[in-house]
Amino acid sequence: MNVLFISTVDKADLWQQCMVAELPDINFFAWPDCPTPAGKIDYIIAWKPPTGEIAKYPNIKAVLSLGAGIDGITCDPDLPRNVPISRLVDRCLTQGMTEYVLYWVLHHHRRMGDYAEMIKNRNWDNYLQADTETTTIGVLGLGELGGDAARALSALHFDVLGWSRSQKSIPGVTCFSGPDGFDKIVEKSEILICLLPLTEQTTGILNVDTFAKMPMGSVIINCARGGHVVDGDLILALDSGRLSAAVLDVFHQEPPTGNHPFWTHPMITMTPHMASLTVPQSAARYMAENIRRVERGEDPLNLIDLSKGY
Ligand code: NDP
Ligand code: OXD
Repeated sequence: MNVLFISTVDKADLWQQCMVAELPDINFFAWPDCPTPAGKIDYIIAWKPPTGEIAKYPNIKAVLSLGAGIDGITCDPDLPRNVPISRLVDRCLTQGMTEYVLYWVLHHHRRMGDYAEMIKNRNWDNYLQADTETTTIGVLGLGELGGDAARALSALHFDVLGWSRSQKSIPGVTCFSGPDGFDKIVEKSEILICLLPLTEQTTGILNVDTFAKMPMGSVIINCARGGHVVDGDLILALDSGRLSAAVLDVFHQEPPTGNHPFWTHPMITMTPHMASLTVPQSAARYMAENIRRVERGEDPLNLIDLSKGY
């Protein structure tokens, strides 16, 4: 069985080791080095493959995404529509994202940035401490990642609101769905976390109208995709005081161009798309399980629905 790995960011050698440990009989090729004819490739494991690349392999049985988000695969206009695409759902990925969310929520909730500044200036004071139980945190997207983060925030006794396409019921989380639900969550959230997939419906969802509904001085944490944010609107919302801070892990272009205003904005904290990283040792087990399933004639786990876009 021939597996082609297409990614310029993940460590191909480590992936080869991990995949061969799971499936000793496979031939593993790291693109662009693929001595086997394209027609003989059975599976593609991919993160942001170049446009038109997947269509060159006419007999693949599935595309296995290296990430939870598949927008970097589905944005290819030449992507064959009949090939199953599975997205990554993995314990380490979920745990990593929840850690990132908790870290930044607690940072802002406890004003750690202000305290660091105070100490840097040799000052010694304190701010009024906010009541956790009355601090409202909104989570947009209640899937594998948003759901776990929302549960963890609720375990810390925050007032947690969540939003999804279909109505959910999560203990400790007040769940909303649909456009009315969106307004309710946005209007109350002092910290708003985006963990939505990037689709036609969610592109640009963090825009001037959304920010205008949020409480004065609220905080945005975007750890989903840069396309969720209208960059100029975010800068205006920060400059006007509507938002007091933004934590951004993802960007329209990664890295953003050298003169992008986000790099130097004092109220923006950037991280380099590391909110949660795929851990090859763990994710390879999942990829192998999906290959075994397809070989048995079953659907891979977490098949994406191209009509929904995620
Ligand atoms: P899931 O598919 O499990 O969850 C997506 C959630 O968003 C679901 O609750 C879904 O609703 C909801 N949703 C989708 N469309 C809409 C809509 N139009 N209106 C309201 N809710 C909607 O995805 P994951 O949780 O696994 O991942 C989320 C995203 O996180 C990924 O797509 C990826 O972009 C990003 N990500 C970022 C990483 C990083 O390091 N920065 C790492 C990993 C992922 P429903 O439940 O009803 O389907
Ligand atoms: C993902 C990501 O989608 O890393 O998994 O962004």
